[in-house]
Amino acid sequence: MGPIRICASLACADYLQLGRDLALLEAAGVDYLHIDIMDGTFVPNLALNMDLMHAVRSATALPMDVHLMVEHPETYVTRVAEAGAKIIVVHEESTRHLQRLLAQIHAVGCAAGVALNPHTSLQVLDYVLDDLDLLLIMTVNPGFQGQRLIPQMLRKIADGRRLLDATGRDLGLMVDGNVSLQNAGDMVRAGANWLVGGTSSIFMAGMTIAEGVTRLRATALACPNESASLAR
Ligand code: S6P
Ligand code: MG
Repeated sequence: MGPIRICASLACADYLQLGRDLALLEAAGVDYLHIDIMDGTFVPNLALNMDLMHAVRSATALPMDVHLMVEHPETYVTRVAEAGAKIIVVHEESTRHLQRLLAQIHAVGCAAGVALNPHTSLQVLDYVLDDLDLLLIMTVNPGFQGQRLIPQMLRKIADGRRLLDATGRDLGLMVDGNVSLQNAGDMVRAGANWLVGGTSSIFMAGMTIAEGVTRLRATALACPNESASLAR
């Protein structure tokens, strides 16, 4: 398993104080800004976009991982790359041509990730593992912040980690959704190493961004990966 990466979900920042929050996230040492792009169709909500990414890029050097929750994701890849994405993550459920889409992402110079909704089996990845840099296991149904972890996703994380490790490549496993200070340890023990922090950690009410990032990272680093010993 690779190093722990802390990704701050920018949709959970204070929109009225976005410049301030970006500076605080950078000072707190987050590894990535997680950019949720929603189209109101693939998920019943709207979120960030490429114009915002351009603005963010002018304010910080932090790399951006982009989580596309949209229909027809292939129509966005080039513009998302031009807006500064380092990693583009697409939902398996959003395309009929996943392998082609992953190749398209690589062709624009980005790392490629696949996100799976909670109900989607890991088996859909069997023949695209060579095209993959990152697996995103949604630990809630995508579309909204502030939801509760779906408990059986811990077993899916462990299964996903075994699948990735079997490739012999150093592939990241990202978790997104209620990655709280309470749940993060279990997620890392199961095999996650890219943690998306939102309202239940980095942007938690009553805590500063610096405290949230420090506590999330400390929680993750204190937990050894135990995926090999987790029973199915
Ligand atoms: C929503 C989106 C996520 C959320 C994040 C919120 O589906 O993809 O990135 O912004 O999960 O975090 P939290 O701690 O409120 O669940
Ligand atoms: Mg997300």
